[in-house]
Amino acid sequence: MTVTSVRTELYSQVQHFYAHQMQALDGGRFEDYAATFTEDGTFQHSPGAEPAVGRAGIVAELVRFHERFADDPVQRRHWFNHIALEEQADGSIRSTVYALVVTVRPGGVPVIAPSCVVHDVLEASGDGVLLRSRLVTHDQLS
Ligand code: SDN
Repeated sequence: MTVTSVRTELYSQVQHFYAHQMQALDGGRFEDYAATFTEDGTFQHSPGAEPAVGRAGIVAELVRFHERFADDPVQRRHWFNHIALEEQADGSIRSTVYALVVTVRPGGVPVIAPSCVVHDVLEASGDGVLLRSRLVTHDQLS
């Protein structure tokens, strides 16, 4: 297997982007998370659901999803690893990432689920990185 290398600067730019983006999500800052997508970006976090479209649509979907935790002092953290980047002919970047969701409640032990693969299409420029689309697949459903 031949792996085409990407510039170290691009790779670290994407890692930095993911760190801020996912800390926004886990901190409940859904507007900040949605602002990491392009204006017309799409987001599907679970198979079967309609993709959320646009930043307002992404915020609405995250608010809806998190209603289940309204009376639950849970902390969720999304851990990314094995970030594989491929530059596309149109200048976008395909990014395939492993993601584990770690859930913990006060005094409890961390539970790791679901185990996911994140399929992203990114736009990177000197100004920064934006996400055009994100599709998350769940390993237990494959
Ligand atoms: O933004 C993500 C997510 C995500 O938002 C998820 C949500 O619930 C809201 C980036 C990478 C991975 C994910 C994974 C999930 C899991 C999903 C469903 C669940 O936790 O049961």
